[in-house]
Amino acid sequence: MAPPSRRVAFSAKAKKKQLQNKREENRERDKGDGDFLEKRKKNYVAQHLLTNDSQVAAGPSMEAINLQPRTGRNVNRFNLKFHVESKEEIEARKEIARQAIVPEAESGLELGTDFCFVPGLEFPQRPKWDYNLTQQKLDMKENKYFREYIDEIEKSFPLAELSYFELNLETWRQLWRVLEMTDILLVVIDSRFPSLLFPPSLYNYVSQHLKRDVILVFNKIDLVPASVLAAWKHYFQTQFPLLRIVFFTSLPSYNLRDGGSKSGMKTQRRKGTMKMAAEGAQKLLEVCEDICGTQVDLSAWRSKITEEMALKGDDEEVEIGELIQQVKKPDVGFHQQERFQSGMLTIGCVGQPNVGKSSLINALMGKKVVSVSRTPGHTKHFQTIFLTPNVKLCDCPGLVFPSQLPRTLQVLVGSYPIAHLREPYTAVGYVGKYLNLPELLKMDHPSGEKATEGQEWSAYDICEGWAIKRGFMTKRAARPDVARSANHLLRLILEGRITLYLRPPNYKAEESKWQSHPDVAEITNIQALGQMKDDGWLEAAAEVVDDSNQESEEEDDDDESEEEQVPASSNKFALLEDDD
Ligand SMILES: Nc1nc2c(ncn2[C@@H]2O[C@H](COP(=O)(O)OP(=O)(O)OP(=O)(O)O)[C@@H](O)[C@H]2O)c(=O)[nH]1
Ligand SMILES: [Mg+2]
Repeated sequence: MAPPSRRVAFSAKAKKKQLQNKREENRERDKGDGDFLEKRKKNYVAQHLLTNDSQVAAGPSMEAINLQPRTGRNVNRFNLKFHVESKEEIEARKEIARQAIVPEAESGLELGTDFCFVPGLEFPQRPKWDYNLTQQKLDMKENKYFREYIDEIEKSFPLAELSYFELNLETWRQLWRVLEMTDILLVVIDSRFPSLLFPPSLYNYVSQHLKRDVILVFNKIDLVPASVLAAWKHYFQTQFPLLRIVFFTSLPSYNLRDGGSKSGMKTQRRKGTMKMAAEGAQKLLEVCEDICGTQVDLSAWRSKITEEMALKGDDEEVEIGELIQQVKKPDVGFHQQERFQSGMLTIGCVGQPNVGKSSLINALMGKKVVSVSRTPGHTKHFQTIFLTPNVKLCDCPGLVFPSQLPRTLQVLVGSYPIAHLREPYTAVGYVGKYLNLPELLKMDHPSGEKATEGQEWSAYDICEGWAIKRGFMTKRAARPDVARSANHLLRLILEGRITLYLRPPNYKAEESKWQSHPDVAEITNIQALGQMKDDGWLEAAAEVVDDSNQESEEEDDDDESEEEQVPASSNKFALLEDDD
């Protein structure tokens, strides 16, 4: 008898364990421990940002970010140090967070790639090598190159102006490997922040040096109006002429289901058995067909999509893991292969953390084959998955490319883990400049006055108001837990439940042109939203209801549960209602 097919994702045992942990945390919080958040941060650091000897030796003003877990080899040997804000700097930022927010014009959100990617800030490229080098020599050569690369950057750019970026050679090596085995490169971005997540140096290197086609995948298009996306497409095509562009969402509306209602509000959740995001997959296939011509037969992929489109509402059993080859050992012996070797197409999937690379692969497969998480830096090793017998997808760990993106913004785009943030208020303040958070969240001013027009709010007031509304209190002192509230707000922003998105330069001046642009229809089709209109984004917020009696808080944890709560496509703010 055939063995029963493996059941998905998240076993009952794992779910039980997760609930136990959650209860444990709640108990700690209920003990009235004002240090709850600190403890959670420390746990986070212990799990994700392991410290090592060199860091300790470096002293308290240095820290290492984005480290890899320890393995037999010392993979963290390049976990270089970043300047950490001094106590005074943090206090100064907190002071700013107490000043009234001055609203900024929408045009402040019109940012091109030159806002943070400046000449001279290249990503590390694999140094030249040949077959005569032993593995050890090659390894040494790459180590030396990488040290010099970091030294050069630190010499050329003041530390305070540099964003946090990936300093672990092993992670860059994984990118090198993916680039070398790739026939077509997908650079995946979060559609809310396209220009802050697309490193021109990567585009130049791949299209000009490696001579491979680059497809820019706008993922999470469910979070951005179609007219803005149409304008972005034009921007990128003009700036980077060799780039091909595809729009995608891993969460078209048919992958969501009504999650029931809480306090009378409807909520939506991701379906346990997701379907292929067929509209987006089809567009990607068309671009790949155009690139491959007759060199690769993509008919099996086409049939897969056609069959999926014909199948509606079929809840088939999900199997995972059977097609995954995980690369466990760092491998330095790789080299660039001939393109489309033996009629195979290898599609590499790269990008910054949290943009949805793994989700994209799952959505192309139509089932969960790789793990995803709301916490940046989830995928640690690259994995290859066969989409069809001759099409291979490659999921690369997220990499923070060097840039001059201010660290406040790095949190909002998902490059820097919220739990590791020392001062969360200025990031909330940044969002508060463009979105009327007190109104969206229907909060009263913490001073006790009812919200009135023209009332001044600081970032700190917003966090305090939200703490009061959500009942986040430090039990010992019975004060609003403002730090927890700030972290909570940032998570809502990162997950797209409070939606902030950039526009390309000059968007506002040409808005009506983009609203009636022919691309809008195609984008809306991929979003599969149906009802969402461009001007409905902020109005939707008005539907947030009073949920101040709800105590529960969502975990900042891996989201591998079968039914994870996700941004509602038609009313993001309704989800603030169901935040557990
Ligand atoms: N709204 C929305 N959320 C998405 C979409 N795709 C992914 N996400 C969410 O984005 C978060 C990150 O997704 P991942 O697929 O783990 O991202 P990743 O790029 O693989 O991240 P790393 O492995 O950390 O580099 C998860 O919480 C996903 O649910 C999308 O199309 N729309
Ligand atoms: Mg991933």
